[in-house]
Amino acid sequence: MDKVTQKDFFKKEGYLVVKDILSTEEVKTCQEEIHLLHQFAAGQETDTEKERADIARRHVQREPFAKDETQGDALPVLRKAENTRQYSEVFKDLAQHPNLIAVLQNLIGDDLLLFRSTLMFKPAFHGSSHGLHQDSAYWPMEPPRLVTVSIALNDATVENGCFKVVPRSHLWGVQEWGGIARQQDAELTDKEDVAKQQMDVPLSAGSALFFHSLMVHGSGPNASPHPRNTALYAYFSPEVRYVTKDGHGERTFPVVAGLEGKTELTFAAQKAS
Ligand SMILES: O=C(O)CCC(=O)C(=O)O
Repeated sequence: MDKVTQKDFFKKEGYLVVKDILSTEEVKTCQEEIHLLHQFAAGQETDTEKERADIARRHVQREPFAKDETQGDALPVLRKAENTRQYSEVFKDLAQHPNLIAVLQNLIGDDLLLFRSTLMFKPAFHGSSHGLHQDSAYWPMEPPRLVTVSIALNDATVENGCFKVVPRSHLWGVQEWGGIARQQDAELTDKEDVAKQQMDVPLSAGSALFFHSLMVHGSGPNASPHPRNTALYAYFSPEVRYVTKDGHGERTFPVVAGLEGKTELTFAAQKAS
């Protein structure tokens, strides 16, 4: 797909799949880093890594629905790791990978800030589902026009819990049910008309799904013997504002491209509409 077609497709459908964003070698580096972060979570770091491991431990979340506390290799069953760029050079660099930036600049413009840098884990036999939701229903950013990318770091299939999207739902605006977190094993949504429109998005390792922050999406459980790990980043352009209920506060976001080479930008909060 050329750049114009990619942009048109994203605008119309609310998502875009780009194959082979990362090389096999780059995927392997990410997988090794994920293994290391699991070792940190288990307290298995060397003395020189202690500081970084302490920060990582504050950002990992255990899988609340896991049958067992550890995986077969005695590493903990984790659901996700937030703010990865604070303790992982690998995932800090990945947020600025030239192949990602090229697609994002085509979709949202030259100036790019980073809202979120996360790893989503679904270990073999353990990963739980994510009910259908809209990220912008609970993100403090207006207008709701961020772009998330989920980069597959293993082959993501229906069996190991790949993404599900509802094409064109980014045109619906924020739904009152959009931010609801559902019980594990509950139907992905009780809105039959929405559930009917969901579409699986399998990805080969190294490929990426870009999607609009209003797009309804979720993912299934992993009952398979294959892990499904992804790196997930959300980006925005500077016309998107940081908002709070009372309009007080501020927040600093890393710049990943443009903005005259600045490394970060602080946004004074505006009152949410
Ligand atoms: O990666 C997944 O399985 C789902 C993640 C997701 O829906 C989210 O973080 O908003």
